[in-house]
Amino acid sequence: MKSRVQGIRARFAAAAVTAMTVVWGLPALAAANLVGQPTPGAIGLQPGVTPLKHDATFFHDAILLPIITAIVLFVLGLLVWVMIRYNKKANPTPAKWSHNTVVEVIWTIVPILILTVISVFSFRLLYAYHDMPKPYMTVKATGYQWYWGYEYPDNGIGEFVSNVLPEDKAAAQKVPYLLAATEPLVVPVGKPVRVLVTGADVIHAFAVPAFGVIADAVPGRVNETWFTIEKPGVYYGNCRELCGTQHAYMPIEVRAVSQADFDAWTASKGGYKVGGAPAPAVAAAPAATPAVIPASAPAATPAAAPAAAPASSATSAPAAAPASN
Ligand SMILES: [Cu+2]
Repeated sequence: MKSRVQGIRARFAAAAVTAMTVVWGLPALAAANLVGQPTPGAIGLQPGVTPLKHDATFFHDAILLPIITAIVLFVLGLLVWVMIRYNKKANPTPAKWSHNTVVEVIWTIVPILILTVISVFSFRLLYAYHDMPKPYMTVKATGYQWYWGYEYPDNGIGEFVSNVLPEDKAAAQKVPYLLAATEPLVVPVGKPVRVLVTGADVIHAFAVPAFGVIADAVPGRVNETWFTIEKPGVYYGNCRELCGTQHAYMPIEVRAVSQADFDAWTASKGGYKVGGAPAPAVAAAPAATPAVIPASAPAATPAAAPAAAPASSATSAPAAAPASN
């Protein structure tokens, strides 16, 4: 039943999108839409690569756009009808009545019904955005004037800076200037990624159109969004909150790569695999630091005072646990 509903929904969405493309998007037919970045001359939303973006595109293309188009055509038709039928020449003696109960009831109830239909789909979409699956990993994006800082707490990678790629380098690498960054945000494909977003100075916003996500980066607050990318690729976004003179120069470049490539990238950044354990290849270096700190720190303080107290067995346990981890 569910698959049948989805099938109908998919066909309906495809038909609506085709109709809307014919109406609005003729220029876009000239060239295939680029993925992960804007297409010159295109009209409509960027192709999506996450479930959320597909839902948002369905809501826009199959629900909102047809309703808006129908209302515009209906109002245009009324205006044309009034101008032709009731102008001074065609209708020299106008009627004097000013109330019509039937018409007033209709123009109250029909908009309520339209808004109810929209709200059902709207709340479903809103719920989908809040209904984050258990994330595979978390990245933290901090907005600065005027660049992004990315941090991978699950991989032990401290914050690094991502600036706009200078114009000459972008031209040399054949990547879009003002979208390409010096350091991309690298994430594995097919895994739910939670993004914690905050600002360090003024309000910025983290937005990637192909993922259908936007989150305000507010100083002193941590906002949350998420995405599961369906196919590997490079996806661009920008800061979406006017944050100062260089606002247009703080792009977001996300690289969705395979799990193996992601693990290789985290290793190249001095980090480890998701799960907290340092990668076996580099186990010696990161293991030494955690082993020393938890073992000596908690052990030293309680050992002096409550050595004789019954707590001694309890204090020895946490000291051993992080060391063996
Ligand atoms: Cu900004």
